[in-house]
Amino acid sequence: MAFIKDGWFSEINDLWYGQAMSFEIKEILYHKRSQFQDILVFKSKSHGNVLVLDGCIQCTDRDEFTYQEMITYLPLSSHPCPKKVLVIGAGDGGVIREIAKHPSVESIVQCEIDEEVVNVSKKFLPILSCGYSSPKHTLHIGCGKEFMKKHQGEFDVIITDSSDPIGPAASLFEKEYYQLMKFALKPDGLLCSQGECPWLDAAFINNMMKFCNQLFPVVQYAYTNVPTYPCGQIGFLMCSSNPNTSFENPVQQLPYEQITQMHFYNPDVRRQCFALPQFVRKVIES
Ligand code: SPM
Repeated sequence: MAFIKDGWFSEINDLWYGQAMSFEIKEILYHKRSQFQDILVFKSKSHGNVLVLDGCIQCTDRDEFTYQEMITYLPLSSHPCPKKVLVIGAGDGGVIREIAKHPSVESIVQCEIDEEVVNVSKKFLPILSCGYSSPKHTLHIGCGKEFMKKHQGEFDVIITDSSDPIGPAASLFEKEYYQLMKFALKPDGLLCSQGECPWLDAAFINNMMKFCNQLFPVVQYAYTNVPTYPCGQIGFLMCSSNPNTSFENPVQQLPYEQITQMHFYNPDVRRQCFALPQFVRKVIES
């Protein structure tokens, strides 16, 4: 257990060199290596249950909603009537839980490479994995890229909820992957992907924005707060094949009752998440 010492877990990684988030552990619930990665779930003293893949924090019970709500409703509210949604990754199920609440969505197709993450989440992360019981949901275990090659022009929206660009998720940050998403989308479809952190990954984000601009007429970047991610922030890369899409201006408003049940997302937060600080703007626009 390389990241556990004296009852504390620390998220030590060269991707955020010299800094680390730590949690005091109450109980280790699961720790094994799957075919693809090291999977750790522990009960923390302060943040409920925590999922860690290859030493990187994926979610905690206490703040998971910020990420799941934003990566879901930023794209879904930008499409006039999303019916068929493809989710790549998201093994913990949190994104499925959120999409299942959307009134117009009829079908949620998920492709996750690591079945063990799904099984572990169903057992130890019920707050996240409850969406797996939605009748709208279908799960495929396998490589997202291979899946999309066989499903062209099918989806209104594609959401990529991946871990960081190391290990099994590395190829989900490459141009080839975005090309495959473009062809798996319907002609007016759009996508939203985990877009790393501007404080840590500026050059990486810049490179992604460049190749996305070669592929899609609309490319935008937004970010949200996730207190337990490095630097407390995570970005979203959004692309649309419809030149009329303007992600900061949603084409549909969620019902009032649904907004009141959210924990993070609301129309004001949505507007604000596209307001990029100057140093981020320079990265995006250069
Ligand atoms: N459903 C939640 C899964 C979370 N996926 C994103 C995890 C990213 C964690 N690391 C962020 C570090 C930014 N460089």
